[in-house]
Amino acid sequence: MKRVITFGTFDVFHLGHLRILQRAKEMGDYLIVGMSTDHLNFSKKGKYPVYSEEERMEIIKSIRYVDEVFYEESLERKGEYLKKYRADILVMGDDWKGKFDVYSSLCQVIYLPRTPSISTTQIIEKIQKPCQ
Ligand code: C2G
Repeated sequence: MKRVITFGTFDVFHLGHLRILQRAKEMGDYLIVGMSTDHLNFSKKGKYPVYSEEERMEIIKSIRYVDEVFYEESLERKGEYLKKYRADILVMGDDWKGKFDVYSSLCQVIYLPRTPSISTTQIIEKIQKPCQ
């Protein structure tokens, strides 16, 4: 049985998020998601997500491709999480290409192409300026 792990914030959940989870699950049998806490998101991006970590957790848990979700509290703890959850494969979108290669001693590291033309930032901008 192959255990796949992926990480992300998954704020304002959209098709790009759904598709990476679907493709990650297809790489193995059991999908674990490390979901960034509000605090980690603030430290990564200088802002809090639109949806709280409790809301994001509830959404991700309900996705049929996802078997388990935990809070990712720090980027530096990735190695620890990979061991704790006994990951065979780490899957990330290719916006992170190369960034997690250091973990290839612990598991296989795969970057999948992002779904084009969709992002949380774009959705937020569209809501703010619907006519443009
Ligand atoms: N994604 C995608 N296509 C999009 C948008 C996002 O495939 N159009 C993927 C990203 O590549 C990522 C996942 O969806 O693999 C989650 O994206 P984000 O929520 O933006 O994740 P991020 O905040 O970059 O957090 O430890 C790593 C980080 O926690 C990743």
